[in-house]
Amino acid sequence: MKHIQWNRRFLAAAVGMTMFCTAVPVSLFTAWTADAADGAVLYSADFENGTNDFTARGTTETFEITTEKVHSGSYALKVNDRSSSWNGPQLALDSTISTGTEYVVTAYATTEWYCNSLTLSLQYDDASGNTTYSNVVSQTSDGSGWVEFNSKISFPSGSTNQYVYFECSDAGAAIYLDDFTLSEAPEVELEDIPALSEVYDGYFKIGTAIAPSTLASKTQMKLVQKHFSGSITLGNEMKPDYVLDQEATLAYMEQTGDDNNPQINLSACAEILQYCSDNNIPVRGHTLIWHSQTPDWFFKEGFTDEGDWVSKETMIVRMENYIKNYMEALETQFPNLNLYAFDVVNEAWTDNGTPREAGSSKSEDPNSSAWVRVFGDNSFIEYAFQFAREYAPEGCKLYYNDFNEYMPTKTNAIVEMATELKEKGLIDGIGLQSHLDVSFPSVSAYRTALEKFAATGLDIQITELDVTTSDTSEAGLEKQAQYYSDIFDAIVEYKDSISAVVLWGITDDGSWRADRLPLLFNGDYTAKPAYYAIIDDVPPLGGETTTTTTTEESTAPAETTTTTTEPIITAIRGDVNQNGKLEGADLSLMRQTLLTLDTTADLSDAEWIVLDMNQDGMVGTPDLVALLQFLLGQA
Ligand code: 9MR
Repeated sequence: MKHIQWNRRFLAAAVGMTMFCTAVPVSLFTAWTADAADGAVLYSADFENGTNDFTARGTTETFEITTEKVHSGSYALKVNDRSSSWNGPQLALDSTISTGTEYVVTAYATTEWYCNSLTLSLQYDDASGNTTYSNVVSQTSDGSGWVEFNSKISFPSGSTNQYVYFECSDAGAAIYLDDFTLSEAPEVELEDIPALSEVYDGYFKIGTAIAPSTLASKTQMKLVQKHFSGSITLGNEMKPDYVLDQEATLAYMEQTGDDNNPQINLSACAEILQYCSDNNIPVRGHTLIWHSQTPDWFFKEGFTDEGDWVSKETMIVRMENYIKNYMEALETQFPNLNLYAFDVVNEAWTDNGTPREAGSSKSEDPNSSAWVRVFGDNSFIEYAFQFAREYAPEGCKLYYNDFNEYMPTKTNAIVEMATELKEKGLIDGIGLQSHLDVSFPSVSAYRTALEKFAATGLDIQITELDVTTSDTSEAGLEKQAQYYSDIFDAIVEYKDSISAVVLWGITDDGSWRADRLPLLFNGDYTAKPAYYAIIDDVPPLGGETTTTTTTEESTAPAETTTTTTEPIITAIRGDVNQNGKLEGADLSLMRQTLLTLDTTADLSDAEWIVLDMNQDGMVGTPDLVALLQFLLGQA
């Protein structure tokens, strides 16, 4: 197969990223600055003149400025006499920050030799008034040096009483803090590189998973709009534990006497759904029925944790009401939302192709299932699809979704189940989560699974793609890029059966597996080798048959005319970034490419076509001039 094999070096060298980061000197004194611009420091504390605005979280802590351990200057803050691990210095932010905005906290902290970790955390009251704590990042600290914190934080809209604080795993250890700053996150200009959605236009939708905090980051949202606007999944907020509202369910029961009618609350997902609705971004619902992130009270008499488990018959009624209410709430509250897909059942089969063990969300075994406990087996799956078929909005396709989908016994169990559901007209597709690692599974095992799933005739979606690597060196990231490229080759092979490829996140630092860098973009929003690898070798669409191309419909100058049994090369002269049109970006990419090109000996046919703009059989400056002339003529 002939691919356009761009050397990543060319593209990487050709694009520059500009950080619009306003350099504001950190004041020697503590100061809240008013009307801070994008990227500006809002607050800084170097503890040279006192303990500043930090207060104690607990009741026993003592605060002093110390010379014992200092990161810079003469003093640092020492918080001693802590009596719980969560005790430590906190800073109230509520009068200074806005919700729905991203901030950056930087600080240096240390502790004592007998402590293991230091954690930066947030506290706030959510829109319903519930106090929420969230750990932003934990770092190992044995007190021998200063640990640097540099984290993006944000608070959900509607929240109040926001704090940022530091805690330490050992209650007895002192916490030392120095050089603390809080800034508005700078908006970063995106690299001028091809949009994934355009590269795969005509193949399948390219999407990602986001969280409410993603909305707060202007730069993340620019990445979403540019690369991933084909499909959005909410990483958590459409799961049963977020949408099932126990209080409203109990109130409804009290009011109506109906003790099997779970009530729905979409407040956690509302902001993202509204965004997708306003911006016409298709949404994958994730997920209706799952053993995990589903509260036990849903399965209990009287909808309380203390009740007995209900019967299968009762649970069928509850399941129907739950799905009906959920779909109705979505349709009523988001009438213009393009809810094009829903994971009706998630992760019901074990790797051995058997149902999960009977259990509960509170049991020791987090892999066990309350659905199996109540139904006795996996028969709940068919009921779920029946109800979803009945109540899902028109155009919403129904999927079964699972991980380790390439383990042969599991693949077979899913295929068998899906085939039966298909015969009954209940299912539209299979979701392959695809949480992969560079060393497992092999690309051929993944391809075999794709082949088996495609053979069912159902649609396939890659729903949660990420690829971890334990080797985070440059070489490790190159290996990861190669694996991504091979997996995408397999996915492209089955493109006729695949309607969407969804990454499980955008930048590595926001991933659920952040330490093993599984995504396509770095924390600073630059593209990783893995990104370049998957845009590198995208074969032309419709190239499987012997065809002759002509140049008639092209707005650009001469394309190739070729007859071949290989896929046709549809490269366009001068279209260096391969986005199907000639533009200024191609000019600068061509210039950079020519500057870094040592020899033309290794150029592929497609590269020749793209670079030899004036068709004189040579690649050089005259081609640059020809491209410039073409662009000027167009203007
Ligand atoms: O990405 C999700 C993470 O933030 C949650 O902590 C976790 C809790 O269950 O769920 C993650 O998403 C999972 C998805 O819903 C189903 N497939 C596996 C994903 C990763 O755990």
